[in-house]
Amino acid sequence: MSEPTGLPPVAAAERAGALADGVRCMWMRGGTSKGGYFVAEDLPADRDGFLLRALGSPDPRQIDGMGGADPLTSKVAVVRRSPRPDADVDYLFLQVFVDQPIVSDGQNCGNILAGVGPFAIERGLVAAGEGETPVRIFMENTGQIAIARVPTPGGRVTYRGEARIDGVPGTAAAIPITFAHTAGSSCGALLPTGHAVDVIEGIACTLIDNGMPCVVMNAADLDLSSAETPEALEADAGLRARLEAIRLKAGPLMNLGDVARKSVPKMTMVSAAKNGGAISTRTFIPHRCHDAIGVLGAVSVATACLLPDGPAQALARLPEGEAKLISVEHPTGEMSVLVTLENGLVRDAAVLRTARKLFDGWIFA
Ligand code: NQM
Repeated sequence: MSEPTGLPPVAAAERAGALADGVRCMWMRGGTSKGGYFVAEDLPADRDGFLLRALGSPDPRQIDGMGGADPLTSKVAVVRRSPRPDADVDYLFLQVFVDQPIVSDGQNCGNILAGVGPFAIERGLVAAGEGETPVRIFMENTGQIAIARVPTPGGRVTYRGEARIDGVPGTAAAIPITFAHTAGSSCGALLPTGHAVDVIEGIACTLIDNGMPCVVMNAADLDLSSAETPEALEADAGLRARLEAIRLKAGPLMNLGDVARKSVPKMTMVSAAKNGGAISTRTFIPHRCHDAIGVLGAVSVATACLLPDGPAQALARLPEGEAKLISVEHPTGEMSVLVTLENGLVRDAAVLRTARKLFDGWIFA
């Protein structure tokens, strides 16, 4: 187990006794998600069995564990010092399914990513600089690097600040995150079928992966306005069945194989922006409807707006210039993605996130 940081020292006898079966863990909000953060070496050999018990899965209420009975609060980050010269830490994201005994590394998570920099500094994996500490994070799920700028006034992580992100009440310290080379992260190519539009089950879809595999559809083609609440969309069994039929066909076309037991691709329905943004979205991830939108999901949808063709491109209202701030509207507000183009292609994307340490201690499972 690693030494606790930022906590009063724990007496050796206490650690040897009551805490002997516990595993060091920090619970954090990362962006609009929440989950457990572990140093890789602290996890037991039966990692997945341990995590299922720790989060209380499978159970729709996760009553016997720490999970929040929602995919967005049933998440885990595993962090280690990176052996790579171009990264400070490696981050493996694990989705612990709520109602199935599945722990999946089949997707990345840009929200939980927001807590990785602060966690790495708090655990002593990265030395804090004065003022701000850039943390280079190798995202193991997709093999790409993100750079998170963590505020560290006086050489200590602070979570307090004035940044506001939609979907989270109040304000917190800003953690800007930049992604590069995310095209084809899981599918091998930005457009794995080679087309901006494929028709599946009679619906025109853009199958795209700029950090997160997504199927982008015009909401109107599914008889929706995209003003519906996530609850109303989830209650529509006919819609869910239609989306799942499209998703199961899209998976193999996107080089993801059989996606029946996978959390990708995400299913995003788009319509014209309603609040001055670039585009409006409703996203199934893939069976629950997101209250907002995933970070890398938003990067992929913003990129779909820039294609020469497709449902997003047809509806998007975009700013001029090579550096475009694309506001992706979602049920609880918007997520701004700063996309920088080079020769018409996306060179990098940046988002603003916040994170907060909720507790630091030992978890028992
Ligand atoms: O797309 C939810 C989230 C996510 C993933 C999901 C994410 C991302 O909002 O980068 O952050 O799409 O499963 O946490």
